[in-house]
Amino acid sequence: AWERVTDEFDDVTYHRGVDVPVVRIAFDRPEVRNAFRPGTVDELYAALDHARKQADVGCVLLTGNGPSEEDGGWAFCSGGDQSVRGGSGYEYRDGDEAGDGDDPLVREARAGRLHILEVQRLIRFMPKPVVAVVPGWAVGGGHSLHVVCDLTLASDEHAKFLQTDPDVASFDGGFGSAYLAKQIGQKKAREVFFRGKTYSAAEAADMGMVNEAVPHEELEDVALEWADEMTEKSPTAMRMLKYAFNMTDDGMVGQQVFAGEATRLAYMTDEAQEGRDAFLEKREPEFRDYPWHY
Ligand code: 1HA
Repeated sequence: AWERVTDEFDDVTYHRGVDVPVVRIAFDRPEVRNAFRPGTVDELYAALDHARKQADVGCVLLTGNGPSEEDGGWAFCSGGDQSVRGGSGYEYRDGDEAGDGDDPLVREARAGRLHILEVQRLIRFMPKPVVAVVPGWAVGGGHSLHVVCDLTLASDEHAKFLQTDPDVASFDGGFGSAYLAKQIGQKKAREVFFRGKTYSAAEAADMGMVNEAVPHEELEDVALEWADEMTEKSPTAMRMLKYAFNMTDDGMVGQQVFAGEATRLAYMTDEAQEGRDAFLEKREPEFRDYPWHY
């Protein structure tokens, strides 16, 4: 029960639920365990940003297509594509369509870095829940993506969680590590990065970084059930709750995002209309008619 939103993408698929107001965004490079190259990140960002702006979409499922035709392996995402990592970062390559179409100046400005942290921030600040639906490997920058999602649902048989960042001389010093420590505690988070152990879905659930491990063949159905459940709730309450959960860890930016929503609500009051009307009518506002609520 999905319909394609667009055929424009090469490395990502983007669907919308037919019966449930949800979208499904999936890495589509199963032959490399859904590793992301610069073009993948651009497409992922575009899909997520589109989903963010849809007033009739209340939940985002982020997952990885599979299995690999080569060896049947499943993956959520294995992080940055190491084969396009050059001397100063990750590069668009000739024939990499997502990079080709861009204005050359834009392309140059974006070269050398994977803009995956921008994707993380988009997930973090998106006014609706994002669920990581993990059918297989979640590794490196792919692991960090599941960490930043609001919920994680994993395949009991195939999901595996692994941090290889320091093995390949990379480090996610933000949500991927520090926020992970808030989820599973300092000792465990340091073990994840410093020892690089592989954890099963059940272990990850015990540690508190996975909400539930379910049989592989039920993964997508359960994800859709979660989306159905969450999108039946009050959009305003869900948005305020997400930003409230974020706020203690997000400093002034967290406060700004939460306060932005408070302002939106305040603007809906008669009191706010009076402020606007008084200005437009070039008179003093009559705020004395409004109560000091307690
Ligand atoms: O952390 C960050 C960042 C942090 C801050 C700011 C920006 C960041 C940007 C990126 C990242 C990172 O993601 S760094 C971490 C990068 N990722 C990795 O180090 C994971 C590398 N892959 C693996 O360790 C393993 O492949 C695996 C545990 C995911 C799966 O192992 P498995 O099941 O034994 O399969 P394997 O045979 O290894 O892989 C299947 C194919 O997929 C192989 O290709 P083939 O030999 O068949 O030609 C393999 O090379 C390819 N592949 C897997 N992962 C990647 C990959 N190719 C390129 N890049 C990959 N990440």
